[in-house]
Amino acid sequence: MPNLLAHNVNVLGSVTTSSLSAWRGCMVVEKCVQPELPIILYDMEACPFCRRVREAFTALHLDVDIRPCPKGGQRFRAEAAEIGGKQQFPLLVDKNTDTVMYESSDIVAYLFREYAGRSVPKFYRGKPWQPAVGSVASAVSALRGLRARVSSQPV
Ligand SMILES: N[C@@H](CCC(=O)N[C@@H](CS)C(=O)NCC(=O)O)C(=O)O
Repeated sequence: MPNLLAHNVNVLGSVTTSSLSAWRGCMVVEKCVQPELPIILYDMEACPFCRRVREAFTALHLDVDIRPCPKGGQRFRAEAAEIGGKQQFPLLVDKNTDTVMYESSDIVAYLFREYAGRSVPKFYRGKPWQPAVGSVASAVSALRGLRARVSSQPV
């Protein structure tokens, strides 16, 4: 029973998070041809800027290799800093075009330009209030994915 309650609270939190994000990333806007090499995104789950980029990937129906970089994470953080020069997320690496890029707005614009040949649709353009609302959205999801937690490796 406690598990069922926890599950329902999680679902409610998730629905609230999606509602605060205006349900962006639910629908495909443009179906692109997949690039030859997978695009890599160094990402923090609870970061509102990273969320914008993930929404764009979904809207473009683009495959992406997401490399989680939570605070305290030891798996990909050093790799990201080595490639980009600092630990800031999102960080996009696209070997198809030799692109290494920070800044969520630049990344979203790049993805739509490079893979859909168009500007960013109005719905996916950055709004001044998005970081604040996005932070609330992450808080509603209990900031899951912000910090690394001990896990066991799959066998
Ligand atoms: N202006 C940047 C802001 C990115 C940003 O502030 N990211 C934060 C996470 S929300 C970050 O990388 N913090 C460093 C860290 O957590 O180690 C963008 O739009 O991409």
